[in-house]
Amino acid sequence: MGQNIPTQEAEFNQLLTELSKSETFETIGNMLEAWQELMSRYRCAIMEVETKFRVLNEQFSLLHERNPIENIKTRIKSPESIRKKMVKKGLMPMTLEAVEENIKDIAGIRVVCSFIDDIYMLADCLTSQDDITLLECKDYIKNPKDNGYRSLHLIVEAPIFLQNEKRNMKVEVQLRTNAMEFWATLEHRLRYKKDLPEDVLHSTSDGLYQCAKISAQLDEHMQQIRNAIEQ
Ligand code: 0O2
Repeated sequence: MGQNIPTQEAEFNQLLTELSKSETFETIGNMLEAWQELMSRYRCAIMEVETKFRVLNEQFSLLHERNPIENIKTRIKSPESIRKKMVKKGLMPMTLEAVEENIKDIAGIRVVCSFIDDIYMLADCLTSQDDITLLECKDYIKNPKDNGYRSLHLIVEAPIFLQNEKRNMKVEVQLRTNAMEFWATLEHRLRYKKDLPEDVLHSTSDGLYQCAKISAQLDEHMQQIRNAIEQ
């Protein structure tokens, strides 16, 4: 233990010396710039896809006098979260190309809908647009996760038009109802990716699962009520 400290200090000093060299400094600067450019492209892709949902919501409210979308949230995955996922997938060292190729949820959009039918209607409308390519679909509504988590996840590719080029960017779209959002937000806050002791995990799993079931029943009942009213 006592021997480790001078070694660490020496390694740290060596790293500092390396970082202070002008060519290293320049390389880091260039890498940072390329990273920022990539993240900016993801932000543009979010804007494109978010606008598509807002347009659909607007058109739907004109035609049917109601909005299928309650709210839209967007986020760019944090660098630390991207790094952790790359490590988990065994994709180190982390190059920009490997990040772009393998991490499909850097740009994330969450669309919260009023009813389950609206989720599938919006997913169909989005994926049938001729500039959108559907890469993956995980239906955790028809097949909920073991803990009860429900949502429809799509990975789509959407074009962004830059000054001199067009780039296709991957975007993860999560579509869920208010009830699914309520459950997932609380579960995320309480347990998701937390290193909780085994006994706490065990004693809370069933309660959360039961809540997920109640929320699924709530969605089903609300859908039936809407169907009855619309008929
Ligand atoms: P965060 O903190 O929300 O960003 P893959 O992308 O295929 O390699 P992944 O990422 O497990 O595998 O894909 P999946 O199953 O589609 O889940 C992606 C996202 O769904 C998660 O993002 C969460 O936002 C959400 N999610 C999935 N399972 C659960 C769950 O059990 N509870 C809650 N609350 N959310 C869930 P991140 O990046 O894991 O986390």
